[in-house]
Amino acid sequence: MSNPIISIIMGSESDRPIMEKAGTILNEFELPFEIIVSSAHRMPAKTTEFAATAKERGIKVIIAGAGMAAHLPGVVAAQTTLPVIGVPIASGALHGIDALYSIVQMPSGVPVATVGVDNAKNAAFLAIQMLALSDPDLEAKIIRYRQKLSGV
Ligand code: RP5
Repeated sequence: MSNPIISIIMGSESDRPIMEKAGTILNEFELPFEIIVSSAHRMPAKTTEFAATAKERGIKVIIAGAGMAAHLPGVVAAQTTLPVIGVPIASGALHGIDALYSIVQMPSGVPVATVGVDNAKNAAFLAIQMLALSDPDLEAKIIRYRQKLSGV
């Protein structure tokens, strides 16, 4: 596959089964992506390096999944102007409520677009729609996909 234009980053290997669902959708749309595990608190230097260099590496959108305190999407968003889509993961005693609140409640100025708990597929669809703003062929694929969803 060609150089990745979407990054899927997650806080732990334990997030991978959920976050791979985003990859499945991106594969269906034949979009090149990368998958990275980098915890904001266990690997802060790696996370900073990732966020600070993503744009120059050709990445257009970042999908960031994390559970519990779930600061990864916000930490990434703070260090890039690329759009960041956060996926709250249902892990730990609060089953994703904690991650949802952490990700959706970013203070004004540094946004993270937030999808539903464990809904990595919607993060991929949103990323695809962002890319389709400047890619009519991709937009046509989305329209065909939605027609299939509705049985047309
Ligand atoms: C977060 O803590 C990760 O995103 C994960 O969802 C959660 C638990 O991580 P592990 O203890 O399973 O590595 O940082």
